[in-house]
Amino acid sequence: MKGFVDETLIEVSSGAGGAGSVHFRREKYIPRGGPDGGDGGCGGKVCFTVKRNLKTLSRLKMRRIFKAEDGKAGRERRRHGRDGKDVEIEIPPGTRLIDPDTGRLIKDFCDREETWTFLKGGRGGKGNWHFRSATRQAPMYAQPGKSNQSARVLVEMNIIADIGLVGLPNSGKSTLLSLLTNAHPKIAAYPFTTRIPNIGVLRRGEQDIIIADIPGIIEGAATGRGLGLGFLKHIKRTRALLFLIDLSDTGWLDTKALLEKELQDYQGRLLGKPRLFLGTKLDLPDAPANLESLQSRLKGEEILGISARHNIGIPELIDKLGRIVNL
Ligand SMILES: Nc1nc2c(ncn2[C@@H]2O[C@H](COP(=O)(O)OP(=O)(O)OP(=O)(O)O)[C@@H](O)[C@H]2O)c(=O)[nH]1
Ligand SMILES: [Mg+2]
Repeated sequence: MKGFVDETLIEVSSGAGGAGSVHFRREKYIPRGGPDGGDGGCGGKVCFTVKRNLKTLSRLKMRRIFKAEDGKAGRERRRHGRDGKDVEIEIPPGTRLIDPDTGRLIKDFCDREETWTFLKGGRGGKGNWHFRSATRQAPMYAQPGKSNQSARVLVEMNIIADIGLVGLPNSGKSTLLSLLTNAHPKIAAYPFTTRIPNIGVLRRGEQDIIIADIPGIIEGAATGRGLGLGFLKHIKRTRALLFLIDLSDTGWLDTKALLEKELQDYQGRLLGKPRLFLGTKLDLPDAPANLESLQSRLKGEEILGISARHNIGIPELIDKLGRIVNL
């Protein structure tokens, strides 16, 4: 399994070259001027540029057809036609381009920022000025521009979440994801509502923060209880984890130890990631008092109280997430 895969099919075409011009000089006292038709401009090319701040293909999906501009035709007095504008398609690191008809890999980009030309623009045609000779002083011929190229491309990438949400069933993970991001996970007042991981994108100005919501973890999950822990692989490569503790739940005090134990049993390295504790459902009775005791018990841990239902603590949380991702 590849994790979360984002893919989209796009159509791209470069620009055709502009035609060379057939033109003769016209001046007041020269009745039949020589040829002076200029060359056509080059068609624009299609290139892909890796941008490290992009995390998904969502921006590509808004526009599926990318066409570079054609070169303009040449003009009188040997003037060149203007070159067509290139199309530059911005993609996240780790993107692959695939031929949708054959499945062949066209290009595999790594993390380095680079620009790669996929389709060249058509060359502009030469104007009739080039074709004059002693025997042919008035060529009625100019080259046409070269035609353009087009292709369909499957663009594909594995999404790597920046932040993983970890918590017991019913702790409010999916509610938080749907508040922070564009995702619409299923939310309900029973455990294991989330059966497969969900992913959402939090747009924070120019920055995209990817958040992964996974099924709830219970005691013994590392040994296969509940939904097991197989889904934890989706948060292996995240930069940070948010531990959600339901402050209205009677077992809130033991939650931290339970979550840590299960993560430890799955892969100790998960506990070495930067993390932030969230006391959730702060709007419910007793929750504010429970938050205070949690804060005094877990000295040295950062604990933020939130209510996804009443938007309490959410702006601070978004700020913190931005900082964590920029570390
Ligand atoms: N009062 C209150 N209820 C909340 C809040 N956030 C979530 N809930 C409720 O808590 C219940 C569980 O929420 P979910 O978001 O589905 O919890 P989850 O952690 O994704 O649960 P699983 O997918 O089962 O692991 C739902 O009934 C939510 O409406 C909150 O801030 N305040
Ligand atoms: Mg859920």
